[in-house]
Amino acid sequence: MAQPEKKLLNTLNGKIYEAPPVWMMRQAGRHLPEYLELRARAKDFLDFCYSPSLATEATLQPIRRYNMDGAILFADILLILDAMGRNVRFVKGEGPQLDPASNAADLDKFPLEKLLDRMSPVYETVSRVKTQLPPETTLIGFAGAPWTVAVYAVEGKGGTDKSVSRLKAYQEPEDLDAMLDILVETTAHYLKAQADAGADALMIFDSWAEGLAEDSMLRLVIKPTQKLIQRVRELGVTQPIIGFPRGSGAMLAPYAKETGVTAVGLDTALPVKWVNEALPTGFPVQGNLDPLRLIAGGDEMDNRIREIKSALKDRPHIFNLGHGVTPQTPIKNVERAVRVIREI
Ligand code: 1CP
Repeated sequence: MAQPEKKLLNTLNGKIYEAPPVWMMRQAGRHLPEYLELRARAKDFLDFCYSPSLATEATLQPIRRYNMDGAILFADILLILDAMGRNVRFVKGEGPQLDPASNAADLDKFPLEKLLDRMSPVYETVSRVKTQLPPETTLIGFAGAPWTVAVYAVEGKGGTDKSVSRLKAYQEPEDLDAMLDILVETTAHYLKAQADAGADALMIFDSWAEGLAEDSMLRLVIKPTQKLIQRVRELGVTQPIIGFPRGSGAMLAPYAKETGVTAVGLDTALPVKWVNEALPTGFPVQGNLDPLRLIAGGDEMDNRIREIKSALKDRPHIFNLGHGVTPQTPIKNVERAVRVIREI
């Protein structure tokens, strides 16, 4: 019997559907009661990510509930820094904290094989999820982009204005570039391991691309991502890659053209009509409903979904949010959104 088609994967490969495939960033996590119940079983968040049975279950929960077209591996972009010895902690209510890296040598304490081996529970999760997913669901592996991970490494925490790392880029350019190079090489192998374990597609989160000057965007976001993708391809990975430089604004256009990504994620602030003018015909995009629309719900949510679908109907489009699902999101609004996204 023929396998049912993977719509999300086909969209990444250029196919256009009348009703776009859908998944949502942070679709697993705190808005789901079944996640909170599961989460209570692990000592801390890192243990949770490193437990293939818990992480597999968390990956599958939103698929069971919403039948999304895409499943995203349950893990975190900071695992790689923990493997590098930066002692990542998730403090309740405060977000992640880690031992800041003062120079590139701080990210280069262990041989590559050892780092990759430390993250092996993640590849185990990928292969377990793969065997349990419906055949029409696309499995997405991911990593943080070199710049975003470097920001966490330098600042020692998230949610900052990145001024320490942006200043370091100007004042100690060689050391910052060396950090980015280390992250490019490690991340390339990490993504390759996820691809080998069965990921159908890969995504690179550049969550701190926002607010960079044009020259910094080229140097810190576009160039390292280009190197990363080149390296991933050299390692033999053929899966499509979605790049998400959140907050890149107009620099999304050179990002899409120069990095080698297969598709780009659109953040909430990007005007969808501008996207059509700025990106080449046929270039796949993913996005970009405001996650807060899912809290408010109602006809306004439905109308905005229809507007986004309509504006992007002539190019391959994966419906998603412009940022992650928030913990306050009512499940019934996610169900309703998925129904509207799938209506023809
Ligand atoms: O249970 C909990 O309270 C932990 C909350 C949580 C979750 C559910 C964190 C901590 N990470 C995750 C999972 C996660 N993180 C996934 C897989 C689940 C899914 O998407 O369904 C993914 C893809 C990520 C990626 C991630 N982690 C990003 C990139 C996306 C984005 O939000 O921009 C970033 C920046 C992180 C760091 C991180 N991890 C967790 C938090 C709260 C944060 C952000 C904190 C900050 O502001 O710096």
